[in-house]
Amino acid sequence: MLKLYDRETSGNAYKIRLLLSFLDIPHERIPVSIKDGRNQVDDAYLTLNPRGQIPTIQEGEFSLWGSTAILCYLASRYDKTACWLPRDPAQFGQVMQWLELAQNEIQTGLFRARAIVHLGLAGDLEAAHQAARQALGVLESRLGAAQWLAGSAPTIADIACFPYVALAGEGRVDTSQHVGVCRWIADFKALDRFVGMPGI
Ligand SMILES: N[C@@H](CCC(=O)N[C@@H](CS)C(=O)NCC(=O)O)C(=O)O
Repeated sequence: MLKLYDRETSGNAYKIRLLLSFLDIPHERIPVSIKDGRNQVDDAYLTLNPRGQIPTIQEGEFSLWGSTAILCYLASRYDKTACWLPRDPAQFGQVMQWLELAQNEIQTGLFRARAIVHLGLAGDLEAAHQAARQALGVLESRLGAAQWLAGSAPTIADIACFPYVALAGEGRVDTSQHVGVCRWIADFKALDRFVGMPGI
């Protein structure tokens, strides 16, 4: 069975839990504890993921780290309808575009602000807030006029961007001015087989 190295409070691992639920993929969750901002992992884990981070997945001899890579792999392998990762070149490219935002301004902004305020990690809160505002502005430029980030149905682009936007308040980031973003959060939560996490 597919194993997910995971923690309940991790938004990056939550992205994988969301797709596993949407695709109804049987899996086992293996909790990884954290101390002073670092995962408590052994050498065996570092052979699976030399960064020592979560999420990581393992399926028999195969393992993969990084939420973006894992979302792409699971959607390619298990979503026979290709809804979550469209094969059409233009739509595929648009999905990749939003995955890029998820790993850049969302990570350096919304993720980092929450890590500082909510999880007590060190960092520059003002810089994180500035990147978070940029991320929200970019998201609003799309979501003010369209229901989903890429094409006309939800994709892994929405999954990748959703967690840290929905958790923005935990980093003292206000999303209320971004009407399209707030509507999108509500639509995402209303999806069939949606699962929450603490704070969402
Ligand atoms: N770019 C990576 C980021 C992963 C990440 O930041 N993981 C955090 C939890 S959300 C973590 O493992 N932090 C503890 C550590 O780095 O030891 C991804 O998208 O998977």
